[in-house]
Amino acid sequence: MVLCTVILAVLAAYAIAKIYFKLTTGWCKSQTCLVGKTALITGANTGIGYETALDFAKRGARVILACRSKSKAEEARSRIISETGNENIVVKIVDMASFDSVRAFAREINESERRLDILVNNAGIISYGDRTSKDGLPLLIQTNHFSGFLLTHLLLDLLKKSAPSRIVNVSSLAAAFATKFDVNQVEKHISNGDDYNNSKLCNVYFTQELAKKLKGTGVTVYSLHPGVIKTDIINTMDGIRKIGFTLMMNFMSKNPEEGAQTTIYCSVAKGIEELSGEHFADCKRIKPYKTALNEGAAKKLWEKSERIVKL
Ligand SMILES: NC(=O)c1ccc[n+]([C@@H]2O[C@H](COP(=O)([O-])OP(=O)(O)OC[C@H]3O[C@@H](n4cnc5c(N)ncnc54)[C@H](OP(=O)(O)O)[C@@H]3O)[C@@H](O)[C@H]2O)c1
Ligand SMILES: *[C@@H]1O[C@H](CO)[C@@H](O)[C@H](O)[C@H]1NC(C)=O
Ligand SMILES: *[C@@H]1O[C@H](CO)[C@@H](O)[C@H](O)[C@H]1NC(C)=O
Ligand SMILES: *[C@H]1O[C@H](CO)[C@@H](O)[C@H](O)[C@H]1NC(C)=O
Repeated sequence: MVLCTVILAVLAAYAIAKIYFKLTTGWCKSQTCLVGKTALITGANTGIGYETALDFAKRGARVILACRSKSKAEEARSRIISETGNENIVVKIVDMASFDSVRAFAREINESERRLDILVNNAGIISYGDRTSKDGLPLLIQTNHFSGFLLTHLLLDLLKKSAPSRIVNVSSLAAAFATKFDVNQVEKHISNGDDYNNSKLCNVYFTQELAKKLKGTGVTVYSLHPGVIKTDIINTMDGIRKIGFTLMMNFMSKNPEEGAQTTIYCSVAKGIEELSGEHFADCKRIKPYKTALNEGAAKKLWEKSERIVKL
């Protein structure tokens, strides 16, 4: 009897959570056509990045899948082509855990592409902050922040040349929990939870600062929280956090197509240019997180990032 009640309560909570998330999910209704435009998405072989690439392909764009695994990326490419009929889908290899790789990749794109209209910085991991990259930084902050910072810089000429163009940064609500963020310690590992939250706050700060610097160039930049989405990202977690997150994701999550909507919105919606530098969720601009209100930190992070990636 008690057991029955508990089971029913859990099922009811599950149903209510599902209905709530279905009702609050924002959908990008923009019909913007991307024929003649080029979009580049990092981490496009799976999850939110894949759904974003699929959507751009449906809109007729030339889509560059910037991934670290050739086989996974080729498979994603085949799926996109067979689903959309758009054959203008290109695989390029980049490892966001290596500055050399990012530089080589950017050089190739800058030399071979005539234009770049949309850059989506999407690739990210949620754990592994205790591992060190070959550049000597925690793998997590390098993958989630410094490499995107470097890549964005190296592609700015091409983006400016193609203006009006956009840079979209997939951040997270996790940035709101980065209450211990210290820009002086940003390249140090604290804990996986803190590192992830800090890295996502870096995405927001970078977006704010970049928007200021790009004023008047026709290149606009947005950061966003995609929602909670059940994707492969959970596989980069370990132990008890993974179990907790798996439960949370089953309860609260959007599917990857729903999770990609805000990224797509920021990339294609007309008339949001004056909101450059702002943060979005569910296809709407939202108030900045309390943690993201420190302009001094944004500026300092920028200068520090320039030194670390050796611009
Ligand atoms: N899922 C969520 O609930 C959630 C919530 C808030 C924010 N986000 C953000 O959304 C973004 C996408 O996440 P997702 O949930 O779609 O995760 P996902 O399914 O795990 O996709 C992440 C993508 O990033 C790629 N990647 C990871 N490390 C890389 C590296 N060193 N070099 C190149 N590519 C690399 C992965 O490639 P492989 O397939 O080769 O590993 C994969 O394509 C992330 O920035 C994440 O922080 C997600
Ligand atoms: C990109 O290529 C242009 C010439 O096509 C060159 O002027 C510019 O310096 C290059 N930018 C980078 C960052 O390599
Ligand atoms: C990081 O953010 C998540 C929300 O995404 C929160 O649950 C968690 O407590 C935060 N972790 C730390 C260590 O602050
Ligand atoms: C944007 O986000 C990506 C991935 O989430 C990150 O690697 C990059 O540093 C960020 N870049 C900017 C422009 O904030």
